Amino acid sequence: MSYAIEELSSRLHTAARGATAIAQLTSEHPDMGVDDAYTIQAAVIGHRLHDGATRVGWKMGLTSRAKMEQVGVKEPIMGALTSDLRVDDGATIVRAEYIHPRAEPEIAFIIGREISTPCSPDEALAACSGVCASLEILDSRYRDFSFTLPDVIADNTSAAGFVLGPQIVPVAGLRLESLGIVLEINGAVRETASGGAVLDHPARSLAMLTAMLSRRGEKLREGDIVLSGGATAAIPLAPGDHVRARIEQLGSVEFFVA
Ligand code: OOG
Ligand code: MG
Repeated sequence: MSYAIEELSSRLHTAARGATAIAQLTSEHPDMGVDDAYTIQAAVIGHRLHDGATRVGWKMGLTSRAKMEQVGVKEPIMGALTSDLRVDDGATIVRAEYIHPRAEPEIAFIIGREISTPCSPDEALAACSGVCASLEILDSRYRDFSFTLPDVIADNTSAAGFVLGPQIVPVAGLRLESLGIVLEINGAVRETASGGAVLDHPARSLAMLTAMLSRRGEKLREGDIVLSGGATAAIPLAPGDHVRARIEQLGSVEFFVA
């Protein structure tokens, strides 16, 4: 496998930069495993860092039933967030710069102090400086938004953008599992969920991430942003869309599509 890492990661990076879909890597490499896929993912992230981005956090994916069912992959995955993926709250993205973008509402954590070993949901929460509403923009680099588990891992879990709401709320006193979550497109409610849609409690997603990171020799650092995973299915985006997520007690976050 090692010979193909550079070539396969470049293929994914070029597809993202040029907004051109490619075939699944597993169609050519049916023996590709999850560990190989994370190695390719690390190289894909390396291309972004080489282009001048910095790593600003991590994301979990496929942590809700709605998401697993939407893409037909039933195992949680993790990816990296880089500075070039950040979209300001209220900003406008350009549809033509993506292949087939989708948006989903997520609860995001802000890490307040380093977590270097796997920890429990309560311990992980205690290390957060706050939590906020977010929207993730996904854009699988694969044709028809169709992939296997290793393919989506290699593709940095379809990460294509993320927006954080303006309010960072302290974790103490919040019952994240019972917060209502609404995804609106052009003012109409398209999806609803509660925080508990994510592994029964979004802090379980954060705890799972601490284990996945430590397995790869990585850790959460102070200031890292962590997306806990889409609580609802993701909605395809079209020019003219106004996308807004509203999360009880966390406020709202939005962007526009040109
Ligand atoms: C895979 C990425 C999943 C989430 O929050 O579940 C993800 C995809 O749906 O393309 O980001
Ligand atoms: Mg997501």
